[in-house]
Amino acid sequence: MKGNKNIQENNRCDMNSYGDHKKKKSDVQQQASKISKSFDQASSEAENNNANDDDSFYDWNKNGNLEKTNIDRVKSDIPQTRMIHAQIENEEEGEETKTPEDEDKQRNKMFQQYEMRKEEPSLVSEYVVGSSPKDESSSEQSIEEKIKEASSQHERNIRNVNLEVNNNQNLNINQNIESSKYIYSSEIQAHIRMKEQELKKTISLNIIVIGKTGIGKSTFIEAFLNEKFEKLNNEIRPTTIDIIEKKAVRKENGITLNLNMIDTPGYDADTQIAQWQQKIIGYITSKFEKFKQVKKEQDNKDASKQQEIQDQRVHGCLYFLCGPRINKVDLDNLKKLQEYVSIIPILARGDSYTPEEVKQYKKQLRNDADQNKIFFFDPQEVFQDQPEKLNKLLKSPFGSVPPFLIISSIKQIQKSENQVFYGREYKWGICDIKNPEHSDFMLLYTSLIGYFSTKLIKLADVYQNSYFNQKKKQQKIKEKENKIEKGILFAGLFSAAAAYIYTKFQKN
Ligand SMILES: Nc1nc2c(ncn2[C@@H]2O[C@H](COP(=O)(O)OP(=O)(O)OP(=O)(O)O)[C@@H](O)[C@H]2O)c(=O)[nH]1
Ligand SMILES: [Mg+2]
Repeated sequence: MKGNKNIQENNRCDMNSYGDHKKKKSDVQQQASKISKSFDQASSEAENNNANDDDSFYDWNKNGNLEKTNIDRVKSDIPQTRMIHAQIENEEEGEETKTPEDEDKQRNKMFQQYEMRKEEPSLVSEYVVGSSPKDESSSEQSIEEKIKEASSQHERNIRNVNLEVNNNQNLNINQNIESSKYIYSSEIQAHIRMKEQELKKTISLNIIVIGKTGIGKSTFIEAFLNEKFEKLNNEIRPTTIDIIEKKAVRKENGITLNLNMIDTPGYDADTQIAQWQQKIIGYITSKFEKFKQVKKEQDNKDASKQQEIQDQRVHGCLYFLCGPRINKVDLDNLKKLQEYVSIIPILARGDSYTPEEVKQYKKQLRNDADQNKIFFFDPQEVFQDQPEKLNKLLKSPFGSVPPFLIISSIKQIQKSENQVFYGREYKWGICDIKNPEHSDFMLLYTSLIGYFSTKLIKLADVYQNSYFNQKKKQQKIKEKENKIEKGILFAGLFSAAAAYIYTKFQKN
């Protein structure tokens, strides 16, 4: 009971800060247009304002179930309970009220357990490559054996794949960045290599991030791109008022991935949704137009003079949703967007929910989409011939993905001199947003840049073709309408002239 109360209080806090954020957005927009004040100033002015969250939820029938695979893991299978939820669960089991000292002790204990777990490289890589810690085939293996097996597999992959990587020096800005512990398991590296060979070019992956205001899009992008957990000055973020591209290059062992995350302004109750949709869709289609034009120019050149085209089309959309259901505006947005881009749903602000709520909401979001004929990107397409791989690689302790459960933060938490991460602190614990036991953040990362990337890029061709076919059809319809209009005009003129001649003739 007390646990639930804590969560509700947390949610209330959350909604207040979300309300503040919405208010800040309108204040900032007004002030920006009137007196061009800086965003920081404007946000601080708006800091004490409150506004209500006025989401309306969509009405639906409670039948049908989209979940095709059941890869939920029972709680007992999880080697260490998630720290972020540990306190809540204890409290739900009726533990005594704790003093601040007790809470500190518990927090430190949880931190120690977590740190110990982080030190075990094989366990981290198990999560990244998706094999269960209780996987039957590997349960007998020692940690050393697992590492040995992973590195020999890695070497085999490297030997098998002969890469031609285009080392574009201009893009090579992050060359010296040490990659995070969670990033680039051997399997993912090999996967990207194979993708590069398949595509015969450096991978460009452009992902647009969409959702209502204050849901955490910009924070997510910063955390997603910043592998070094750098201290950022803008922990209190201004609202986003335009579409902004944020780029990073992932480069490891000669592999180049140009990652472009596209931040967008969120919508709120005051937004003209039609205009907002037009802006987002206009951005996506302008990239199709540009790509087509550049490709045409290249095709007209001699083969020897042709250059590789940098693909700037939007390959995927991370659509940020919150539980428990998809609201009307999001449903409408999703219906329109799915005509232009592959959509991967995100259950955002994951720290607002209990583990049970997370699983339930994920299911509900999928059902709502299904009922409303919204088709999310389906990972089964990636692993068509190997369904067992899908279950193995996309395993989350928080129920099937997508939707991916995401907690975002750019608050740097310094545990020791060498240990730093982006996280959120609560009175019951600390959350490391990239810890696979706290959210699906890293599972999303590895899925996006690894498993899903080629499929997303290929699907962009399908969406592009469909866009141009649709455009052609509309042009034809317009031409027909023009012809009919001209015909009517001509017929009108003709009958007017005939009537005139007839009356003249009658008079004479
Ligand atoms: N509790 C919690 N707060 C979050 C989370 N993600 C972001 N926030 C906070 O929510 C506030 C708004 O975050 P932003 O990233 O600016 O939200 P946004 O979606 O970009 O908002 P707009 O730019 O207005 O569309 C900030 O104070 C963040 O620190 C999260 O996962 N959990
Ligand atoms: Mg933003």
